[in-house]
Amino acid sequence: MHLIGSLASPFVQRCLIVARAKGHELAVELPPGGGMQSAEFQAISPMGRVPVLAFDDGTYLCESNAISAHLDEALTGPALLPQQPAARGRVREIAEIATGELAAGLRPVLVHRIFRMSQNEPVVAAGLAQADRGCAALARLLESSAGPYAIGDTITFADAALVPFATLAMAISQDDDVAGLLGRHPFLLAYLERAQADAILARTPQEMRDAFAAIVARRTQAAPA
Ligand SMILES: N[C@@H](CCC(=O)N[C@@H](CS)C(=O)NCC(=O)O)C(=O)O
Repeated sequence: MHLIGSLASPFVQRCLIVARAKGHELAVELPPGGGMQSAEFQAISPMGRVPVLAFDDGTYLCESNAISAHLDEALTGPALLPQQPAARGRVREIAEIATGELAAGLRPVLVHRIFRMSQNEPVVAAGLAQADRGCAALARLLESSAGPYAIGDTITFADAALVPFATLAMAISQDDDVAGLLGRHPFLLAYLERAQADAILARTPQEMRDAFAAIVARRTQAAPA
């Protein structure tokens, strides 16, 4: 079993954190056929996105949420959800806001400003507003967390979602609006800083930074002067 994607992808990192927290290391391979546009990759990824979990029997599973849940259920090792229903609910709530609001809101900044695939400032502004609301909600939910983890004493799905997307925000904070977002919601970087105390969570920012820098450098070289 291995993941298809890139170490730069926060969605791939979300799945890696889950596997690693359970004591398993998953290899990450690039999309087959030379990239995400290839017919081979499009045939295995219904949305044409990474991550894809490739099973040894030749079948595939897409979507980081589904992959994370599958890894938690199928692999041996500590559960990524706490025992108590109230804490389980909180973990799911945080993970949902981290992906559905913060990540979704940052996406247009990446597409239109960082990678400059096209220009659409109204979409970017709407994304930033969504990310801002997500951060405000997350700040409230993490108010009482002081240790390395969002909830409790171990890695949960909440950390698996928060660490990669907080790292993404930091990685693209050369954008003034993203820097402003992080400035208005200092809890996010404070949480990321605390998370470094966990050896598994600490790997994500390092791996993402290295892989992301390589992608940006390739795109900058490829861009017309
Ligand atoms: N809902 C998907 C989102 C995955 C996603 O957006 N992946 C990005 C890479 S970080 C991607 O494949 N982008 C290419 C595209 O959207 O065409 C998940 O949770 O797995």
